[in-house]
Amino acid sequence: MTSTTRMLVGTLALMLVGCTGSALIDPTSPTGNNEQSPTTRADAAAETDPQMGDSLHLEPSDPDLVLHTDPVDTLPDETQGPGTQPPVVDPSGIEDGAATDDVPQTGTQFPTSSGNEGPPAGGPTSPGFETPGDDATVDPSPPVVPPPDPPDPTTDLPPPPDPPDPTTDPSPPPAPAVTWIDLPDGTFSMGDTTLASPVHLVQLSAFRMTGTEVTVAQYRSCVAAGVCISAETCTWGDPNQDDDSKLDHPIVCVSLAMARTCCQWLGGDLPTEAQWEYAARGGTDRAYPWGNTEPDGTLTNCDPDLCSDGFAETSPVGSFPAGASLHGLYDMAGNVWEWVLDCYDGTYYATMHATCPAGCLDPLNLACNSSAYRVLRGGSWLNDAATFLHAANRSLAVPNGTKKSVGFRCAAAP
Ligand SMILES: [Ca+2]
Ligand SMILES: [Ca+2]
Repeated sequence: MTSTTRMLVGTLALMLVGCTGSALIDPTSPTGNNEQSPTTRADAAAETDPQMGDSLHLEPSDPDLVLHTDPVDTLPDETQGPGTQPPVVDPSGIEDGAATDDVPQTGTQFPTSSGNEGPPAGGPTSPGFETPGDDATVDPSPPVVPPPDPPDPTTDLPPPPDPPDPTTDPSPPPAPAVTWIDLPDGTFSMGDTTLASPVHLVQLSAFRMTGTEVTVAQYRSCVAAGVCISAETCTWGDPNQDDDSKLDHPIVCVSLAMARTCCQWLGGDLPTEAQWEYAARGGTDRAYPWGNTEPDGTLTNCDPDLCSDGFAETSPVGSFPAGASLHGLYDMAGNVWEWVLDCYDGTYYATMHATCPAGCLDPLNLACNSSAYRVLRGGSWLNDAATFLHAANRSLAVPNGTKKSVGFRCAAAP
């Protein structure tokens, strides 16, 4: 080897060392290392994602209403005298209310989502990794396609629950049609000189009202729909409405809130006290829905001492067409007491009389706390005195009281 040849060999060796050394450093990485942690962002997301699907709780539509929280029902019921008598304890027996804490809770628990994952380990290769002079003999690196993300058990939701099986799941009872009766607007004299005084004028806008008390079948449909809660236990008395032979009887054993929930499901709410009395009297001053004759077994279902009606307890709604109101409402006297919206206030009539001599428009008294007495109307199958069935008579009950003689009907806008 000549000296010239040895110089050429040395120069080539130095060039190869320099090129190889520069190609081992990735200029795109500040640390010279392209590895990323794929779990960093996912872990952060898992820490910050809120838990979803907390159990939902049914609540009464009126936030002031309390379901079955009073330990004792102090409802005076049928022993309560007419008018503004103070409440007394029902001597027929008081049972503690059944708690409604077992209301089924709904809602779906979802697994915590961890959010988006970071890119997979091993990012794209560094560009420009070529040996000078090799472009004619060495193929460039093929494009690198990132592999698809593997399944992530923390973000994949479980499959939805199976739909109801119509061959094995019991079908809810069909909802019987609700008959609504239209009531025109008008002014009438509310109250009675001896039972509920003073008599005072009231003006009412047009409204409609269910022609009958809400039935067992209608209420069961509301329960089957997941809206209403069961009316199987009473704070007083055995409802005895749990057999299919009483589907057309009025539902009983319902609190004020339970009644309101059902009425709202049917498209209305409970009537106001003024609406109820206006409908019962047909806008006139008659004492009973049918007129002024005393109650008997052809007109209404009440206690056998007063009515020989053939029913020991409740009767199918609409069983006494001769006792219907002027507008065709059934059982506005007797069968079961009916909840109305108003708070019970013995001075309310006097206040209205003084405030609106020409008649307050659509009065509604909600000035009471959540456990204060509410008004009941119409009397029941337990009553043996005509005054209980008088259309102006006012009785009262604690709102969470559930009794075997108390039901409801609904009202709604026309
Ligand atoms: Ca009877
Ligand atoms: Ca009734």
